[in-house]
Amino acid sequence: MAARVRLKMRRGTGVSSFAVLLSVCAVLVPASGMFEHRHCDHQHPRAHEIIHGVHIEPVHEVKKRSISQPVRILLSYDESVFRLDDEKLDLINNTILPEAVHFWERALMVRETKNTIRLNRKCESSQVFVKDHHTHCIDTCRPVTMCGEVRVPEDHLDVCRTCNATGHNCGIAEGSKAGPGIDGADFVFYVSAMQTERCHKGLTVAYAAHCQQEAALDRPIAGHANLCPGSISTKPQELETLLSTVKHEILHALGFSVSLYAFYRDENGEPRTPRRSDTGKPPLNEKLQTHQWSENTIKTVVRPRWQVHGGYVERTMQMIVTPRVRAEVQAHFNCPELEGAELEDQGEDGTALTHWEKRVFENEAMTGTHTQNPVYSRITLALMEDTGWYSANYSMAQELGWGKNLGCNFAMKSCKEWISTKSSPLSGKSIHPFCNKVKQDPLQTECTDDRSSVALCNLVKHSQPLPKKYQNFDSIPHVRAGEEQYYGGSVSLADYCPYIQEFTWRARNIVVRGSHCLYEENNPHPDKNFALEKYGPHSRCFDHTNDMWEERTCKQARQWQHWGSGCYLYKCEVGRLHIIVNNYTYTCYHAGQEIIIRIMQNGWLHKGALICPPCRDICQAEFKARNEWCKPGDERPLSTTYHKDYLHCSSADNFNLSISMFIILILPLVVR
Ligand SMILES: *[C@@H]1O[C@H](CO)[C@@H](O)[C@H](O)[C@H]1NC(C)=O
Ligand SMILES: *[C@@H]1O[C@H](CO)[C@@H](O)[C@H](O)[C@H]1NC(C)=O
Ligand SMILES: *[C@@H]1O[C@H](CO)[C@@H](O)[C@H](O)[C@H]1NC(C)=O
Ligand SMILES: *[C@@H]1O[C@H](CO)[C@@H](O)[C@H](O)[C@H]1NC(C)=O
Ligand SMILES: CC(=O)N[C@H]1CO[C@H](CO)[C@@H](O)[C@@H]1O
Repeated sequence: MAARVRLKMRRGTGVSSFAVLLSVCAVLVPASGMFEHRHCDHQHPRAHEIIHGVHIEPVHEVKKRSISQPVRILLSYDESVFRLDDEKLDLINNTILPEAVHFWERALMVRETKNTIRLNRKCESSQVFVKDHHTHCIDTCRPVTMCGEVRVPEDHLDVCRTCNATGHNCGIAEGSKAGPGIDGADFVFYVSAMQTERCHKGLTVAYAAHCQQEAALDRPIAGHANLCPGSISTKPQELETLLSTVKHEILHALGFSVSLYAFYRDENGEPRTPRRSDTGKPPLNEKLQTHQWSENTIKTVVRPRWQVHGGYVERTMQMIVTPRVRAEVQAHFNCPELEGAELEDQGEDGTALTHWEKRVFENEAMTGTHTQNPVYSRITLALMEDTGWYSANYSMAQELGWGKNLGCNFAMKSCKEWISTKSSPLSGKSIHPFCNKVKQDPLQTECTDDRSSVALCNLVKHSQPLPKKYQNFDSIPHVRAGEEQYYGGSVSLADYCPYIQEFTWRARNIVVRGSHCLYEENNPHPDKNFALEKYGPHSRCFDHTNDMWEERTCKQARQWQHWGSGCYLYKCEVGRLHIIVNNYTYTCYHAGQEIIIRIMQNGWLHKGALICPPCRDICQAEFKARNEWCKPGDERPLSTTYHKDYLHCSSADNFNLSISMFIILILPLVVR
């Protein structure tokens, strides 16, 4: 899966004919280049690569067990993991993997595995015989059994069983011994850290898949994950992303995979997809090289009138329609007609069909690309329940804000139709959660809905007209009529529907900092902190007014070409929100209140303004926990004074000031 989105940018240097009087500001400017995305690349294992029918316990015993054992995942490291440098090894072994595994161990339960797991050996041919519940290879077993890129240790393997080519003389191959096997676990996860070809492709961070399924209910019992050493970052602000990526990959191995849909079972443990009488397995899909699921698991849904720029097209989509998933998406969007949860239709075979549709589920962690704030929602847990192998602990589900209660118009229609309907003169409503502000010079940032990050509308101009079905605008503010078809969100998997997104500042292709408020690493350099921002665990994003921020000394003034929002400390006290800028506290009395900031810092007077959000947006939860609440909005009491600094300049300064009092225009955005 993916890493954080980036904006390409570079250092611009503002110099002009008046430069003698002005200090040169170097500012990091995101260019109007593309947001970058890395798609999750879950190349589903092909049918012949998977070993089915690993016998652990008889089916009648397994079936009657309740699904109440928190899933126990055993991690088994390949030696490549120990070749990682110390810092990365420590991060992977002591933080990322234990946390990711622990998350699923609390979130999912299985039927307890009471017997020892001994994995099957791989056969030379894809044809096998099953005798007395055991799989037999023809003539010989392969000397080495792989699970993905990892060699399964001999200790975990069963004996080699063989028959001859006509299915006679079946038995244990001479000299073959069973290993001690795996006790007290329900799933074994082989972890490697090899810089493979797939790592280079699309800058993949990690990938995973299952490799063996047990015989009774086809539950996956072994899988592998490869973490790409070159893409592992130990930077604190990238940990959350890495952790979410590893959790995402584990889930592909546990059940969310094209290779497993056909094996899903209902609540009675019966196959959702009918089995062939000869093989006992679902039919094969030659094209996907995997087993074909039935319409009661994934259904093809046709939307004949899908509105796009200048008309309609027909769209066909694949939806998970199993009962719990269907109930969860209907409840989430508040749309009782919704057929199911739409699957991604774009990306290569590692992305399509094996993730939730990005347009519909934006920051759900099981979408095909990471953009921001990934959450594992009830919908994903419901899917895991509908596999028939797990029950879910819904108290582990994270809140998915995207699309919540937006109804069938949101869940069943194009974003074009949503945007057009909402913004029509008759309606005049906000087109939220989509946006239509083209990223341009000067760069005006916004805040994400949850105010955890400074963000931008990811609407950009593409070099080619977008395919008709992704043309989402009839008109766009400040875009010449006729050019709309070049404009779309930067996230292709979201069907180019534009939305507000966090980003990273980059200089010469190196990430300088992110825009997420909660990470101290994102603090701007003190010399460049024109809007006196403060990033850290107690910060949130607040909007600036429409005026740009300005810095002054007696001799110089400079204005910055990017503004709009910033991260600031806050506190919730005595029923009000207080914003803290450079140790000065500003109390918000009502939503929309403009707070003028004038603060001397490092010899510069910083001037700007912040807008108070509604108290409940930021303080509600915190107050509730303390049995307090937000006081109703009120005009600020006449007695309140906010801190204000002034410049004290001599007359000589003033003379010079009159010359230098102009705006440095920082270089226009660099287009690439
Ligand atoms: C990996 O983690 C395990 C369990 O926490 C610990 O016992 C082991 O020493 C760690 N190995 C390394 C190389 O850090
Ligand atoms: C369910 O999740 C909660 C935390 O959200 C946790 O405290 C609890 O132990 C979990 N239950 C099980 C059975 O793991
Ligand atoms: C398999 O074994 C049976 C019984 O020993 C024998 O009749 C048959 O010819 C063997 N088949 C092959 C292909 O060796
Ligand atoms: C804020 O106050 C603290 C403690 O009084 C001080 O250490 C810090 O430098 C101050 N910060 C600013 C930006 O003035
Ligand atoms: C503070 C400062 O730089 N003052 C200068 C303003 O400009 C006059 C001449 O134009 C200089 O003499 C001052 O030194």
